[in-house]
Amino acid sequence: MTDTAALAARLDTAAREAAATTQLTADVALAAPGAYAVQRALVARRLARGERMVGVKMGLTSRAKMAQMGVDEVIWGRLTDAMWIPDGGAVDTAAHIHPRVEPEVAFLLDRTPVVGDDFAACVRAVAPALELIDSRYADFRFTLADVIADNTSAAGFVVGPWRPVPDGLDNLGVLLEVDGEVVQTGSTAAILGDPRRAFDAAVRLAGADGITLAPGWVVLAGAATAAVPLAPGSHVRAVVEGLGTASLTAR
Ligand code: OOG
Ligand code: MG
Repeated sequence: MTDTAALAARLDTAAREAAATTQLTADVALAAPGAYAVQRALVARRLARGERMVGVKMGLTSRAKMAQMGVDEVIWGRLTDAMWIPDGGAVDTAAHIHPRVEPEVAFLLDRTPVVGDDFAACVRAVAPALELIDSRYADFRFTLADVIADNTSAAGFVVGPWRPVPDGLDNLGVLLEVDGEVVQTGSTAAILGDPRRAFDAAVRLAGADGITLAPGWVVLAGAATAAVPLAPGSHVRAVVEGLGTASLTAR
């Protein structure tokens, strides 16, 4: 087994057994390009088990997230159909290591974008979203290369009702509620100043890695606030001004 394959297998096992592993960078020298190769091999294992690619997610697009995680570059990861949670659906916390949730904005692609393409021409609809993240590393701590290899902590996502793209997306209020109480507040302005920039970054970064974004795929723009731990029994809702809500219940 190559290093890349072995590291991917280690992260895959950690996710499937819901048992944390130590940071890969504690054992091997890894920079971003090598880490994306591990991510590709990790997700290839999921695809080999029958999962399908349904989109990409952007990460660390907000200062709140960069500060929370101590990492300061925009990253991206792969979304598969197995990560999809219906709006209002249930999440089994025991199937995860230390799950957290964060409020996001999702885009629905109308066609395959190329670098420089206009957002409005490529995006058919937007929706409020929740991302379920679960670092496969102990204590939810990692370096940039570690989190890239770990498919940027992707574990699941909820997309609320799709709606046509509104005129302004750059300053919508965002709330994260747990059991009806507001636990985080932010604005879509926190997402690279305008979440449409997350779309540009997705096209550029995923494209550079040989990913062709397809019509019908989802792009998660990145969290607008810090993430909060997901406790069993809790009901979580993301509210994005003018877009609506997305929710899940933890078991
Ligand atoms: C990395 C994933 C970051 C976001 O929206 O910023 C992310 C992590 O925080 O574990 O998904
Ligand atoms: Mg996220």
